[in-house]
Order: sequence, then structure tokens, then C-alpha cells
Amino acid sequence: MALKFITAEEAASYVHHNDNVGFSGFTPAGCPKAVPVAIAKKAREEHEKGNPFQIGMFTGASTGDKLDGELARAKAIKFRTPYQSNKDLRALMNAGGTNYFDLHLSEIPQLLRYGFLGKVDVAVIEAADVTEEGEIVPTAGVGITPTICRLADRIIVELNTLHPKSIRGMHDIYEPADPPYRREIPVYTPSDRIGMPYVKVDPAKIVGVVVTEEANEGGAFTPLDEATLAIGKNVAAFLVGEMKAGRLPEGFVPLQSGVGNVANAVLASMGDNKDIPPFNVYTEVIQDSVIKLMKAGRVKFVSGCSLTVSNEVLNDIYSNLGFFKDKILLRPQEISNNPEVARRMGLVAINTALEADIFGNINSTHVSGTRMMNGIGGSGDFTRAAMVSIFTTPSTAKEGKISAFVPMVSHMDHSEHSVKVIITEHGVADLRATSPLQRARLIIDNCVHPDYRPLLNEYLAMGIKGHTPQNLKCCFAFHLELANSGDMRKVDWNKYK
Ligand code: 0RQ
Repeated sequence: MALKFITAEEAASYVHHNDNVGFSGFTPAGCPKAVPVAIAKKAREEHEKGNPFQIGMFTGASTGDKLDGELARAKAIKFRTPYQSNKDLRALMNAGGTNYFDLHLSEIPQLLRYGFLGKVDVAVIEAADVTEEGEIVPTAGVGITPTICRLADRIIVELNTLHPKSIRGMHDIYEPADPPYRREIPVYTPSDRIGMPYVKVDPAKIVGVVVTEEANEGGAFTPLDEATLAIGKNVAAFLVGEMKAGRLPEGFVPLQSGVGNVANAVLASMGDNKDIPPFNVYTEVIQDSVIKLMKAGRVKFVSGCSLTVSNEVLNDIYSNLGFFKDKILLRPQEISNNPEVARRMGLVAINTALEADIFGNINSTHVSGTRMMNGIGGSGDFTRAAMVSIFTTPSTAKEGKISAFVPMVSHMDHSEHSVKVIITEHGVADLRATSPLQRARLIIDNCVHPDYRPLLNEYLAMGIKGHTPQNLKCCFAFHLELANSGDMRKVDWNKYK
């Protein structure tokens, strides 16, 4: 069936008010760019005419500004799931301007198939190649592409010529059967291939192909500061200790690492630490540091959902496909983040906390318990299932006015039952086989910033009884003080008791 080439504006005419639209990609990697801008333009035009125009949005994870930013600014989002990191969308969500629901990333495809999230009317897919037979080769990120392509009535392909057709073979596309027919997902090591190198769709559903040439909207990393570097070194030293103690196999286990500056620094430190043998990575987001370590022979193989790398690094990969193609595999997030696979492979999972409490519970998402930051992302997929789940965080934020450690988290994403180790620039709290009180002492002594240790010790010394010694009158004093004076260091327990 001949492909129909159309403009982005023509593509937007296939998207109607109240449609639910699924977008390809994972982080800005692999996300469409021209069609979302055209949908936002259409929304503004409809709004000017006094007509309603909003769409429901399913994505893999965060996207680029041309997707989340444009549609948020056009007030064109009826609902949005899952993870996001766009400042305008975040502001809209926190002002109640759209309905956002935060889900574990591995779960979205099956929740869509089960019909729990509503219908998928349209799928907008960025592709490196598309054929008349309906073979779509994704670009630098896969996300929920196979599932939305299968469920959608209409598929719009954004053929981005910056991604060479020769990346065909870098993807492994597989969708598990749904209950009660599901079998195990046969990924036993990160390099196992179980699916197809392209997404196969019914070509009759492809309503048009928009040809583009637009680079990914990659965010630059801030230079590593002292705290970030120290966190990286502490993680590497902890893992070497685990190997020496015989709790991690000598050949090491695959590593999962979250997104952001801290995660990038942790990986760099692990690469630098020669006591750690060359290792495999089984993760969702592949960042610059992994590619650098691969070139240095420190990372042997990486399986992920997206190449969330700078455009410079992406060009390097594309120019050296001979070297990289058998060392990188991109999978749908249902597989890259699958808890069954993570539990079987025994990952070391390293994710970043926004806030932790002294008893080991983690808040990854809500600033002061109310304002959404980004979302849980894949952190829950990996944390619960990993062999060793580590959370890292700088001990303070905002020039020391915020302690990353509080008596009780203001929102909980990962409970004490899943969190094995917490690491800051000050040290490591190994929480395995400890009671709540033991955990509190380890966290205060090893991880908390010295400015906050006396306050948290005083909290523990209040003589509260019970298995988890919380004082329900004082447990949010740090947050209340931040709201009142702007500085958690000013907490006076007598004001709250
Ligand atoms: O603010 O941006 O104004 O400077 O939060 O903090 O230290 O730069 O750390 O970029 O690694 O992000 C948890 C948000 C950390 C991220 C989070 C402020 C701080 C700064 C960012 P500024 P840093 P990072 C993979 C796995 C959840 C999902 C996850 C995240 C900004 O890692 O979204 O792990 N994780 N997914 O000043 C108020 C606090 C704060 C605070 C830090 N307690 N209160 N503000 N900040 N702590 C992702 C995917 O699945 C795709």
C-alpha cells in the first residue's frame, strides 16, 4: 500500500477534540516534534474561534518542549500520563489546569491493552524508516510505540531523516501476551533479543507520513559539583565492598541507573573505579556517561528504552554504528523496565530521591507533599524488583535551606520495604536487616547534612514509643518551617509539640 506524504498541518487534521493520542519516544528521544506543534497550533486556532479543543495524552515518559511544552501552553491537554519534566506542563498541572496521573512506566502498555486508560484514537510516531508493508523503525527512543500502534485507529508517522535508516536492527520490539495467556519474558541477560527489529502495523492505518529533519531536544547536564562527585564515589565504593564481601558476584550484575545529573555522575564514578569489572547496563534511559564508558571498554553492553544523549553523542553513535550496533539494544518500556526481568537478572538499581525520611521511605515526586516535580518514572519498576535498590540524593537542596532528610516524607513513592541503601555525599546507610530505629540512627549519622543532625537526633530523643517512633505533631515540622520561614534549619520543636 503506497504511503501518503502529508504536511504536519494535514496530519493535525486527523486529530480531533477529545481524541486520546499516544506519542512515541521516551524522554525527548524518539518523540515526534512537527506534528505536536501543528496540533498545538490547531488548538489555539479552535480556541480563538470559541471552540473547545483538548486531547488526552499517553506518552512513554517525559518528552520535548515541542510536545509537552507546546500543548501545555496551548491549553490543549485534557489529561496526561505518565512522567513529564517540562516546566510549562508542570506549572499547568500544579495549577489544576489539566488532569495528570502518574503511573509506573513499565505498566502503561498493559494498562492501555487492558482498556483501563480509555481508547487510543491516534498514534503519532517518530520513525527512522517506514515501509509500504507497515514496518516502522523507531528512532532513538521506543517507549509505548508498539502498543499504541496496535491499539490506535489512525497512525501518523513523522519520518525524521536525521536518524539513518541503517539503525534498523538496534531495536528489539516485543509485546507480551495478556493474562491469562502470558508466559515469562525470555530476557535472561541484557543482550538477549526476543522480538523484531521494527514495529509491524497494519499499513491501512497509516493516514500519512510527515517528513522532518529535527534534532532531539536534549537537556545539557550541569557540570559535576563536589557533592555529586562525592555521591558517585560513595556508590562505587559501596558496590566494591559488596563484591569483596561476596554479596555481589565477581562478574558483577547488570546496573540500572535513573536519570539526571546525580545518575550521570554515579555512572562516571563506577567507570573510574577499576575494582569494578566491566559491566552490563539494563536500564531505561541511556545517558552520555554510558556511551563514554562503552568507548573506554568499561561498559560491555547496554539495553535501554532510549538513547537520551546529547546530539553530539548521538551523532557519534550514528557515525560509528559498526562499533555500537551490537552493543546497544533499545526495547519498549514494558520490557526495559519489566519488574519480572529485573528481579530475575538481579539488578543493582540506583535512583534519585527528592526527599527521604529517617526511617527509609522515599519521596521521588512531590515537593513539600503537594507540588508534582516530574513523576515516579521507572524508579518503582526497578526499586521493588532489584537485587540491591539504592537511592542517592544530595543531603540538602537550595543552599542548605532544605534537608533531603525529614522525620516523615510528605509523600511516599517507595516504602521502607523496598529501599535497601541510601547514599549521599556524606556516606552510606545500609538499611538491610535493620529496624526502624536502627535505620534512623544510620541515616542520621551517615547521610544527613551536619547542620541537620542535631535536629533529627532531638526528634528521636523525644521519647516517642512504638515500633516506628514518629511524633505525629512534629513529623511535618521541617515542611511547615520551610513554608513559614523558608529555611528548615530554623525548626524549634517546642513550636510544634
Ligand atoms: O532544583 O532545578 O531549581 O535547581 O529539585 O534536583 O539535585 O538537580 O537532581 O536532576 O537528579 O533530579 C528526584 C527530581 C532529582 C529526579 C529528581 C530540587 C533541586 C533542583 C532537581 P532546581 P537535582 P536531579 C528515571 C527514574 C523521579 C523518577 C525517577 C526524578 C531540582 O531524579 O524526577 O527516579 N526522579 N525516575 O534544588 C524541594 C526538595 C528537593 C528539591 C531537590 N527536597 N524539596 N526541591 N530539589 N530536593 C526517569 C524516567 O523514568 C524517565
